Amino acid sequence: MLRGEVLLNSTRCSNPQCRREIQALAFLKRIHRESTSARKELVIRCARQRPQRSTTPKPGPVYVPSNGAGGQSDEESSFLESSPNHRAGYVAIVGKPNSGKSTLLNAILKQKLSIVTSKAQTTRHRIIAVHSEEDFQCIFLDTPGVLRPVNRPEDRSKLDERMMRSVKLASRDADAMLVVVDASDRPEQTLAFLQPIFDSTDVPKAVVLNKVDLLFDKEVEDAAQVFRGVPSVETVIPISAAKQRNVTAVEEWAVSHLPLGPALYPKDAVSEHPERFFVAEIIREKLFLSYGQEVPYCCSVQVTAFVEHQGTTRKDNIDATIFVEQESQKGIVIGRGGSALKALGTAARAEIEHFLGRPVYLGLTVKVKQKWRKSEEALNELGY
Ligand SMILES: Nc1nc2c(ncn2[C@@H]2O[C@H](COP(=O)(O)OP(=O)(O)OP(=O)(O)O)[C@@H](O)[C@H]2O)c(=O)[nH]1
Ligand SMILES: [Mg+2]
Repeated sequence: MLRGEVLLNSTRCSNPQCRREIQALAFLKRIHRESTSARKELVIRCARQRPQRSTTPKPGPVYVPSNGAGGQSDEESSFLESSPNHRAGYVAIVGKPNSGKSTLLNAILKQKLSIVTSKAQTTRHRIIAVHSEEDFQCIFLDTPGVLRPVNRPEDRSKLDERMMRSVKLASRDADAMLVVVDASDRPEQTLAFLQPIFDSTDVPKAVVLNKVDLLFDKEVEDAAQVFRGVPSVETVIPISAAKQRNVTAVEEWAVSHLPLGPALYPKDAVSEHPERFFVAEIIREKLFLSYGQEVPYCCSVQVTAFVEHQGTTRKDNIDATIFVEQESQKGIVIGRGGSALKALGTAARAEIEHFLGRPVYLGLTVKVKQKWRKSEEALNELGY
């Protein structure tokens, strides 16, 4: 057996050759105690091969190496061993929708884990991404964009409420916080909007002034000055996540704020979410990219079957259902003669294969789940 799955609600890796125990179990459980979706499938994939320190982008999303050739033995494999100077902890990435939080996460990881689109409110879950080097383990929590407060609670869907709750949880559990700001927005307005976050906790905060590639230096400096004036902001780091500019400075700031301690996850884990979570996210990203303004927001994706055929020449079988809220939306997603759904499937399959590093069959079905965004029960079922 070349790969192992570590379930958080047990204390041992299910790989029979792997006798490593999970430390800090209680802490990890606390992080997830209010996350229904995470509770359902708390899986850490651990592989034997430790990723090499690299300054160049990895060729594809190396989530779980598919074979252990050249890897270390389980005994050598890094999990909980660490030097007294080892740092480990949680860093929340928060900010307004569309500010570039997920792009920043992917830039730090040097692989695409979190989906990115030009539409606001792309991220709906708290995405847990584990970034490890020999001397640290930084667990980033990418979050949904912070929404404007509403006067009447009925103006906000249950989905919005859950998204905002995941921002709150991430902020509460973090050792440090990266507040990502779109530098091309008016800084005073952004500051007013984000003030509750700056005031919310005494967790150390850095403002990451993103998208500086769109501005002149003088404009960047003026914006930075506004955020330097906030008492709870420790530093302002101008970057371009999309162009990989100054991203290392963000990583260094985050790592310097982690507490001393052993790794909380296997060193070669990339995320705690199972592969099927990322498969659903990739399909959702393609929905955002393929359809007009409203449709993607009415869609939720659930992977209903995931059959692996490892060690054979057969492709993996993945079935997923796209839930919409009304019959008319179903027609739009499917398109004339199924053409729109076919194009969506082709785009999603290509990226899923890139992500998993193996070929797959992808079957897509579209179903109506009336007003799922407003129903607690439907949101539970859909993993929010
Ligand atoms: N020009 C430029 N665009 C960027 C940069 N970083 C991100 N973007 C773009 O900004 C858009 C939003 O990026 P995301 O990473 O999805 O933003 P987000 O904050 O995660 O958005 P939500 O998940 O909706 O809250 C995408 O079109 C990105 O390509 C940057 O440094 N420069
Ligand atoms: Mg995002």
